[in-house]
Amino acid sequence: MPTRQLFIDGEWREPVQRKRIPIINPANEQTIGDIPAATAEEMDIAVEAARKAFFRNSGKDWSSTTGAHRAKYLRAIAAKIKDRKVELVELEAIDSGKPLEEASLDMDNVIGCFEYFAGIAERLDSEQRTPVSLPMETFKCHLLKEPIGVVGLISPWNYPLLMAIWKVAPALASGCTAILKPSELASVTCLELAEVCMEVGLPPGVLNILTGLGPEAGAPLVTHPHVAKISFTGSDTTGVKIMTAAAQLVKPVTLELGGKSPIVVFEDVDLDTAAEWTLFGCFWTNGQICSATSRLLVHESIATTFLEKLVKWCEKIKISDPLEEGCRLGPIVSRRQYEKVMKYISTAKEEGATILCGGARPEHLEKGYFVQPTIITDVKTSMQIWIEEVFGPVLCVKTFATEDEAVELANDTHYGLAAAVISKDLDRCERMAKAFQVGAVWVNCSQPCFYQAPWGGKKRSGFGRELGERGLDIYLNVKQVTRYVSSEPW
Ligand code: TXE
Repeated sequence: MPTRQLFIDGEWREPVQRKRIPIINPANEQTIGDIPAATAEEMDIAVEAARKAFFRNSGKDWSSTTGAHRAKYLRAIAAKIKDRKVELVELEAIDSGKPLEEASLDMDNVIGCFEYFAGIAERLDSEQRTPVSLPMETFKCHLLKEPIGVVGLISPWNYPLLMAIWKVAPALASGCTAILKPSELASVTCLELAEVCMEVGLPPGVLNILTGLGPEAGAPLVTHPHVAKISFTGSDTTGVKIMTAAAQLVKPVTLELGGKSPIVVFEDVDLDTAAEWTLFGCFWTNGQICSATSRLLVHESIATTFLEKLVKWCEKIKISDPLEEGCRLGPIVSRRQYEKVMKYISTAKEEGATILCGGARPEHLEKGYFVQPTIITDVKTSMQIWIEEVFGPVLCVKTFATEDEAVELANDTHYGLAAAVISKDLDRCERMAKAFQVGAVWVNCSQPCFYQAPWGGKKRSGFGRELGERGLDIYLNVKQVTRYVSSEPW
């Protein structure tokens, strides 16, 4: 693992207190390096650097450059990441525990996301002055879209670089300058992004990357008076803390929090295809996805056959070090997260559910935070396993008899991020898509996510939309300019 420092104002800076956080390889529990731990002191310096880079002085500030100018940097970053893809994929797999193949797809998305927002930045130039028609000819009005200011971007560990880029790319495209605070559990590739920014000559202060713990580094970013907005992806518990702190300063926030998403499988499906999407939808990224479809609702007439198939396929899933070829399920990111997943499984048992398969560490692996793919049946809606986000390869199952019952069960959650439906009847799928109380619906699939389409949730899964054209709006202030144009006195 490369040894890096904090990336502030275009250069590496050692944290004042020289504190560092160990990097632990979740596949073998060995310490393989460390990352710097920022505190409020370094946040202050970074915010000042971002402010300098944002505000108008020499006319070269980031906020008043053209979108086309900013796009050049975004494309250059994408190109550099493409050059270093093999190395970055490996670092991501070791640091986070995700299989190489998945880390490789993430990196493609990182590259694509930078390129996509470069295109949007270019278009922004022509949308700079939008006229508004008014009912009085004595006035003329137009809108200006302006970057909101210095933004704080706090990202999680399940897609360490990708989730950061979902925020960094639109923020920089809009003309904002930013402080990125990645998760202390997987920050390595975000620090490599700093190296890439240096290589492409991104102006100092435009993007600052400060690793560290949530309360020590993330919290001071949220409460900093010169940070205009916070975009956060993580747990609902931390999301509530961030929203509460930001409210004291009337600071806007975008929150993408967890989920407990359903996948509804009707009786008319092709069982193999439905089984594939069900397992993929829950076990991808080792089950650590906010939108994991971790509640299976299956029509009672096919439940027995369908579950038999799922169990048989689970036994064939290759669980190994993520660097091994053919690995489909790697370790959970950290010991704390591993213990949390195991506790959910044991509580489900204690509450009377049945562990149909999995539920333990794989016997062939002595070290590492591995959990077998687990399917839990005899689940009641009052059980913890039905209500709370596990964030591991754990699928809980209920059956239903009617479409209405399926809708009721699907929406029986305080989360509202995503939902999937599998059926050959497309009218029914359409009805379900409308009935789900979520921000994203998958029909005859689960999990595919494209940066061209807006992403975000409702209910306790948060609010605001990242990605797509709308992904830029959260970093823009729309200002109306109204002019009196008559030569007559008012
Ligand atoms: O999340 P946290 P954790 C869920 C998932 C998981 C649980 C806990 O259920 O089991 O969260 O994971 C920063 N002020 N998700 O503990 O704490 C922190 O440093 C400012 C769902 O890792 O939310 C990290 O950068 N920042 C999720 C980020 O918040 C603070 C993905 C996320 O950490 C902070 C990850 C504070 N007071 C976990 N405290 C998803 N929606 O995809 C922490 N942080």
